[in-house]
Amino acid sequence: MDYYQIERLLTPEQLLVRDSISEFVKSEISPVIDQYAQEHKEIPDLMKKLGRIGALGPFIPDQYGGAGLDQIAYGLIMQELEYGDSAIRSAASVQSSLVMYPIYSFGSEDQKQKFLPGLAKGELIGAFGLTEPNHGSDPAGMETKLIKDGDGYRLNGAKMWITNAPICDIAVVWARDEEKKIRGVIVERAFQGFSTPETLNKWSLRASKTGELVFDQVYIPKENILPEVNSMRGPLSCLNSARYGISWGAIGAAVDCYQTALKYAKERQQFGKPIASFQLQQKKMAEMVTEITKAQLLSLRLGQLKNEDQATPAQISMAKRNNVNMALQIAREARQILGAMGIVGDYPIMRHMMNLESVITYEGTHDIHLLITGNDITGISAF
Ligand code: TGC
Ligand code: FAD
Repeated sequence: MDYYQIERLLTPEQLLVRDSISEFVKSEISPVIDQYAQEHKEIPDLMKKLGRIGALGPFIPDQYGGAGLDQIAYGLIMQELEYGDSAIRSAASVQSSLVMYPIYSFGSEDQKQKFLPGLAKGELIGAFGLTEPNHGSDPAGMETKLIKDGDGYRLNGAKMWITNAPICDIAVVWARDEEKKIRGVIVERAFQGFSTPETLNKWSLRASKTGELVFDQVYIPKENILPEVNSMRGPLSCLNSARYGISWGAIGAAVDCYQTALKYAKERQQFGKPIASFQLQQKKMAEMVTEITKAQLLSLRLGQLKNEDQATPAQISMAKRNNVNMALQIAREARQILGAMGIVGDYPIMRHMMNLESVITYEGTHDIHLLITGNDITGISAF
């Protein structure tokens, strides 16, 4: 789906990365994803497979196991993975932007050496704990506490709605210390008092595990505190990276819905004609192409700004909000084009639609991102 020849703006390396991830998705994900989503199961060895194709921490330098790619290549990876399913992109974006990024940006050299190579290979699975039962959109109100204990600390509290919590080996967790500062903590699976109950009965992201991170007097050695961060800037800058990736990912889901609807509309006959010949259906599909093209341009420009270290958090909010909403609206329209066929798993649309209901909520809700834009243009916070 390249209505404006955007491909011509990509480098040979970016095209190679995009095409190799697309090949992986078409051979390893698309043929099986419906079954795993229906059964509410993860694709076996997904993280190791993502590690092998270089989808974990692609922007992390190769000395720590990353691929050392630029931000547009990272975006294209997210786009192709979410063409397969949002759960697959979620797995890669949490690991890359929310676990590897903070360890790389705020960690000690020992922490980088210890965790990044295993995370890049998918041999270690990471989770990111910011949201709490009483604090979702307002993470600064967090209640999880980090109290000094001898040479180390004790961690108490709980995080909720955490991607990959039940299967994580480590979790980057944000907590408030005795000086009320926000600290990043690397919690390891083996630490006593750490548990990760699964959140069951989801209708969305069914091929991804979600759960809680519960800390009951967990002892944290001082080596597991991220030394270079002590404010909300830490977790929020991880979100900048993940939200940027999601702006690309949503395009992948939208393209899959659009292409499925277009093919179906050309084949399905009613009143003796293909339904693609009816103006009402053409309007739906013409608007889809227009919106996808606008979203592609938004993310590409944002990627250029990110490569120059010029992208602002508010610009990232605009792209995440616009593109996820675009994809969700396209999924809803595409499902209607398929009529009753739109509700079954033989086609990917309903699955994308249900996934996107989470994507429009996590990493900052649709409304919160609007308020971020409002704040940026007026200078007045409406939170
Ligand atoms: P505010 O007072 O505005 O700012 C506090 C401090 O943080 C700085 N800051 C940022 N820094 C970097 N990047 C950003 N995007 C930043 N936004 C703010 C700010 O400059 C300030 O710094 P300082 O040094 O002056 O203290 O913050 P606030 O408490 O009023 O909150 C503002 C708000 C609402 C924008 C923010 O809290 C927010 O974004 N809320 C949404 C929460 C959210 O997105 N949670 C996501 C959880 S993770 C997740 O969903 C993973 S899903 C994974 C998957 O499966 O893909
Ligand atoms: P709330 O903050 O309670 O918001 C409820 C409604 O109120 C929303 O519509 C919101 O827009 C609105 N609202 C809130 N405040 C305002 C305001 N000031 N003005 C106007 N409207 C407002 N979190 C993590 O930390 N790590 C993860 O890995 C993670 N993975 C997730 C995976 C899934 C599948 C899901 C669904 C969520 C995940 N989250 C994760 C949590 C996610 O980030 C939060 O759900 C999200 O930030 C919103 O918080 P909340 O659900 O508590 O909603």
